[in-house]
Amino acid sequence: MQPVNSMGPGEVWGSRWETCDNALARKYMQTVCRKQSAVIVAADLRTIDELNMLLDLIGEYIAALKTHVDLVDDWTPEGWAGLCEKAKSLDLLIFEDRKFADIGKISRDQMAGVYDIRSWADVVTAHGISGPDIVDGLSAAWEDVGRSGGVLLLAQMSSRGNLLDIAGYTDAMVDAGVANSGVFGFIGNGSRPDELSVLRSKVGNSKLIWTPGVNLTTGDGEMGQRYGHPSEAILAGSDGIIVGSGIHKSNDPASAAKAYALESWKALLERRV
Ligand code: 5BU
Repeated sequence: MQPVNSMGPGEVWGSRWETCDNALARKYMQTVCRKQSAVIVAADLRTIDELNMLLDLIGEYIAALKTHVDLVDDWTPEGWAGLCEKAKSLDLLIFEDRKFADIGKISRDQMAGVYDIRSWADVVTAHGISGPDIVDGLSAAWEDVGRSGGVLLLAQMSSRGNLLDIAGYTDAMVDAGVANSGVFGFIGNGSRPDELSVLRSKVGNSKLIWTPGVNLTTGDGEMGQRYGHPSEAILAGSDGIIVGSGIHKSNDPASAAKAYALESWKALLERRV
């Protein structure tokens, strides 16, 4: 049998690799193969030092860095630029989970502003509630600074009682998103594999699905968060597990990140056949 570390993206991702139309998503799939990890860390820490320390500990075990730039207490442009440099040197896509939701023009402007998200984020999240032009607005913002990026549309959420499954909303979102090359993929609910399988069948193979609500300890989390198991999420159709407290609240973040990476990689290889 071929050693796993010589496996190319076509072998690991199968038809997802063949049909994916988004350059960044293809880059992500290659990174996953190189690092043998489909873990996106949700680095919900309040200082730049803590963020840097976390990346130093776990960078080799993860494929992307997810941020909430507006929860950092001591944010400065220089401090943030240093963190982004570190992420790039660790071969990580940078994903700002901003959940844009306004009309296209304002979303474009919000990509600028104090945080200048368009200049450092490769991927951002957006709700589709305002209509499909939000994707064009966000893509235009990247073009404004000579970059390109990808939008992750929220098709599902992991929190209890969320309203995204009401009245055909998810279906409409998926129909519009699948046809749009600016769409990197969709957010699915990692805590409910059955719902995720349904989402995957609607999405097809041309787009990625990334899933929050994942933890090795399953069940209810704080304030309405819900957790499912990483392997189950991947076997149900997730292409990237978003893990926050499971890693950054661990006493040993490096070992935790390594454990999530192993689960994700094993499940990806199992899913392939
Ligand atoms: P946790 O500590 O693993 O629960 O962190 C989850 C992260 O994923 C956190 O940054 C949330 O903002 C993010 N998230 C989520 O939990 N659920 C969702 O539906 C979406 C994002 Br979209």
